[in-house]
Amino acid sequence: MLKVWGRVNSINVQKVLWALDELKIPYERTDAGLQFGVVSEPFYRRMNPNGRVPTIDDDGFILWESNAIVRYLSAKHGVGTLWPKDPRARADSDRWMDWATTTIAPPIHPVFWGLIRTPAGKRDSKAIEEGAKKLNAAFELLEQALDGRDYVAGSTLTMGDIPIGVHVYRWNALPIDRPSLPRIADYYHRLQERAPFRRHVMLPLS
Ligand SMILES: N[C@@H](CCC(=O)N[C@@H](CS)C(=O)NCC(=O)O)C(=O)O
Repeated sequence: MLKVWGRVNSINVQKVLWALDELKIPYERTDAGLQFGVVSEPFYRRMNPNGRVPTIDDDGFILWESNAIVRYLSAKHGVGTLWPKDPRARADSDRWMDWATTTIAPPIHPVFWGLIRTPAGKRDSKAIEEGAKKLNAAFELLEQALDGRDYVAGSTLTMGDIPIGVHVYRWNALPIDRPSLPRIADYYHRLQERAPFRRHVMLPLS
């Protein structure tokens, strides 16, 4: 059975668990990262010299980097669903995966760590404020991109929605001011209708 290493409150692990659930792939998961340790153990470093979560072992094939894992699982099990058959639709979907990593993840990091994982007296409010501002600006761009489409690459859920969707949840769950963005609000409602999204992504922030 496919094995996953990673704690469930990690946004990058959540992408993989959400994809596995959408694709109905059975798996075994082992807690790893932060308080669970594991990532510095020699056996783990042999699999993943980067020492982060998630990592998967699919019948001896070891893979780390969450977006690469989502692409691999989608290509193997989700042709025509998470993995669009048409190369242009696939590139569109793929683009949003990269965009989430390069444009959403950097500003959300100081906001999430500052507000959720740092005691009130030790927060860097300037970094939180600047992160929130950049984050809101990035979501304004997504709002425009969702004009006329239900999901980031068209009318159905694809792998591109996975890195975007996990960040849409965090952005909505963080105690920050957000602009009113109606297309993203509708998109977020559509994602919430999916049991795999509710199960693996909509967890209390910790
Ligand atoms: N680009 C990597 C980032 C992996 C990463 O930074 N994971 C975080 C959790 S979201 C981590 O391992 N943090 C250290 C830890 O949990 O011990 C990916 O997408 O898989």
